[in-house]
Amino acid sequence: MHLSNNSILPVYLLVLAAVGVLVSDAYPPYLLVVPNGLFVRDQCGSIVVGLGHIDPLGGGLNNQFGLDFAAAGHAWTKELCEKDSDGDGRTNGDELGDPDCEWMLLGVPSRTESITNPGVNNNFPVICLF
Ligand SMILES: [Ca+2]
Ligand SMILES: [Ca+2]
Repeated sequence: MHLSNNSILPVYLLVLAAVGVLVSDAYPPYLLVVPNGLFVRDQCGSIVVGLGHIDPLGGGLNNQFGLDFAAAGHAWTKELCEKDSDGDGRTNGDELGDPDCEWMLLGVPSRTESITNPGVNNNFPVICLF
C-alpha cells in the first residue's frame, strides 16, 4: 500500500504527539525539532532516543551532531542540515531524510525511510549482539 505525504501527515502528527507525551518527562523535545528525530535507528536497528549524545540512550556527553545542534540554537537550520557532523560523507539532512534542507517544524520529511544517525559515522562496521 502506498500512502502519499498528505495521507500520512495526520498519522505522523499523531505519532509525534504521542511520543512527545511519553518522552516529555525524560527528554527535552529536541527529537521533535529535527526531521525524523523520533525514528532514528542505530546500525543494529534499535531506536536512538539520545540523538545528539554519545550514549544512544541519552544523557552524558554530546556527540558532534549534538554539539552542532546546540550551536544552531537547538533548531533545524539550513547550516546544520548541510553539515556532515559525523564525517561519514552524508549531510545531517541526508541522514535524517531532508536531503534538500527544506523540512519545516511539524512537516513531513521528504524521506521517512533509511534514516541514519547524524552523530555516528556509519562507515565503521558494528557488531550487533541482539
Ligand atoms: Ca553524516
Ligand atoms: Ca551518520
